[in-house]
Formats: sequence, structure tokens, C-alpha cells
Amino acid sequence: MKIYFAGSIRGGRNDAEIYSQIIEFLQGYGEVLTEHVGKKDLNSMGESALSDKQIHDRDIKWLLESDLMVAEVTNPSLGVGYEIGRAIEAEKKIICLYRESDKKLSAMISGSKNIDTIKYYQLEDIKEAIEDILKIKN
Ligand code: 6IA
Repeated sequence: MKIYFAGSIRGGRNDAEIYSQIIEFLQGYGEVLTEHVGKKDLNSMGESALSDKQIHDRDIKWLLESDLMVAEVTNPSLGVGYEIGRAIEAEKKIICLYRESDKKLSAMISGSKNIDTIKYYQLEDIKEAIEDILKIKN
């Protein structure tokens, strides 16, 4: 199974460590195409070796190839929101992970019937929920 993990880059890297832990967990289920999103040395300026067009086109190609999108949406990111919209259009299975905080999740995510949203406090909380969703899918 190919998994597209989405997490904030230019929207802010405060949750990079959490992304890295989620990616490690997801790698037990399949190939995570976007492993770089969890790299702690990836700064908020993004990948300088590639142009923005190259990043966009490569990521959309990976997204369309994937079987499942998992997006961590606690830290709002324009890019992640865009990717979720593209994944819905492509009829992908989509799981959004959101840590309970003062900031409420966008209604465009929590109100979408095409997205399974998992609210969590710590990593352990999401493992069982993801496993349940994947079992239902398979
Ligand atoms: O608006 P944002 O930058 O927060 O959007 C983040 C999302 O867009 C992530 O889920 C990525 O899939 C995608 N994205 C945005 N910028 C990059 C990028 N820059 N590289 C890969 N995906 C990106 C350079 C980072 C590099 C390590 C490849």
C-alpha cells in the first residue's frame, strides 16, 4: 500500500517531530511516499534544490499514485488543505489526524463526509483508530 502523508511545511514546522513519529508508525503498513515531511532538518523554507513547480508536480503525482492519504492537520497549512481537496477529487481514502487544542479544526475538514477525522492527544491514541479504519477498508 502506498501512503501519502501530508503535514505542514511552510505553514510552520512546530509539529515536525510528531509527523516523524506518525510516518514511522505508518511505515508498518506500507510505503510512505512523502517521508521528507517528517524530517526535522527540513526548515520552513522547504526544499531548495527543487523549484516550487517541481515540488508541486512531483507531490501531486505521488498523491494520485497513493492508496491512502494521512494528513496531520493540527497546524493549519494551505498546502495540506489543497492536497486534501485534490485527494477528495481523486476519490482517495483520507484520514485526518487532529490534536485537541484551543484552535478548532476547519469545518471544511471536520464537516466532510469524505474524510475520516481522528481526534487525539498522543500518538498512542491514533494507532488503534487507524488500524480500525484500514481493516474496514481492506
Ligand atoms: O503549505 P505547506 O508548505 O505547509 O504545505 C505542505 C504540504 O505540501 C506537505 O504535505 C507536502 O506534501 C507539500 N509540500 C509543500 N512544500 C513541499 C516541499 N518543499 N517538498 C515537498 N512537499 C512539499 C520542500 C521540502 C522538501 C523536503 C522536499
